[in-house]
Amino acid sequence: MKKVITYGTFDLLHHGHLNLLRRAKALGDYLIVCVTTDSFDIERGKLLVQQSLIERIAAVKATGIADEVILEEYEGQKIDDIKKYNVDIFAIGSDWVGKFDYILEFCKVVYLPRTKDISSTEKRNEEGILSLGIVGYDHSIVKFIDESNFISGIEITSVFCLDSEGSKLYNSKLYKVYTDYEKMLLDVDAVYIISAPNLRVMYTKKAFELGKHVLCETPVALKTDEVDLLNSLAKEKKVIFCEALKTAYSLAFQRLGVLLKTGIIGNIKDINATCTSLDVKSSWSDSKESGGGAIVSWGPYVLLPVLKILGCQYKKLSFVSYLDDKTKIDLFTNIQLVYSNSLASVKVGSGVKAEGAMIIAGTKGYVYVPAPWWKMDYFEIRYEDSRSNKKYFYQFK
Ligand code: C2G
Repeated sequence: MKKVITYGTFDLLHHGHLNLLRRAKALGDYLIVCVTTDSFDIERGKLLVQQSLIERIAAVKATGIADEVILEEYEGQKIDDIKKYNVDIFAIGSDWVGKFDYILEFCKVVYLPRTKDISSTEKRNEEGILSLGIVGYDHSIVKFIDESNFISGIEITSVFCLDSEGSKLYNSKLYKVYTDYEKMLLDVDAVYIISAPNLRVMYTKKAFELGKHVLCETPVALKTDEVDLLNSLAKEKKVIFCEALKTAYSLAFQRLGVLLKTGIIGNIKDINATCTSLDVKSSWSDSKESGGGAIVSWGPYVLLPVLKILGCQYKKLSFVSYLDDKTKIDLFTNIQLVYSNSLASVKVGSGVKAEGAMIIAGTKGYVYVPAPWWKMDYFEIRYEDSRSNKKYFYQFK
């Protein structure tokens, strides 16, 4: 009996996948289809798979072509599978030509013709592409633009920018650059606001009024009542309002929160975290009125673990800042929070560099997150008896 094996994600199974499966089956007598797990897809950079693993397996089974369905969970598994299942032929679409020649040492490798004009990406985008506008300019926008290329279903089309350095960059990317915000809003479905902090509320409100979704840099506002206003406006207009506080969405941060709830380090007694940068300055970063300074730049990040883990019911809050002589903005600030059963001491710096680690102290042990903790992909749970220490790794997508 000739055994054939093939691999894939098979998201939103389409006729391209069906052709591949039929052709693979025709190469032998028994077809094993290996479906990639969600975590392996993330590891290999496939971030936008729409269906769950269970749904994808069910779809492959429903074709009736596969004799056996197994899971692909790790890099290098193909060789293990070929040996384990005594496979004669490894088959894969022609988009992979050459990539699997290393398998020739173990079995025959066949690259099957890829079906043209159909892909999971196209199917995912059937509902249309979301057109996104950028509002304002900060040097960090370069990262946002690069990262947006990994996201299918979204296209940056337009920009509202009054900054000459920013306009130069945006023009070089061939975006439509507007100097009239409302006109730009009419051209997009959603905006990403990266303007000076003091202008964010105004831009967000205008976007909501025209029914546009908003992803806004953090902090979204400089006053509490403004945040409440924006939240209720978003609800009323039925639009999405999201704060671009990336750490909050990172897998490691979320897993750490859950682990702490299980009591892995006992009762939490202290959180110590620092965020600093020597960033190239933005045009607004030297002005107090525009929202310059260390607290505005880093406050939301450094307070995130404190408020998430210890809650918002602190008894005392105090700040000690070192101010710039000329601009009077804070270059370095130490924030202390006192809770009924715990403490937090966090520091922020702009134009000052310090060790950016985070330590969470508990009654049984402590958490150590190395710098830069706000981009955490790894943390350690440490105990007095170091043999019990544990290391946790995740990918920062
Ligand atoms: N395919 C095809 N024609 C298409 C689309 C996909 O022939 N129009 C093939 C691919 O070449 C692949 C299989 O269908 O052989 C599954 O495709 P995907 O779900 O996109 O999976 P892929 O990322 O190619 O995974 O390590 C290799 C991977 O496991 C293959």
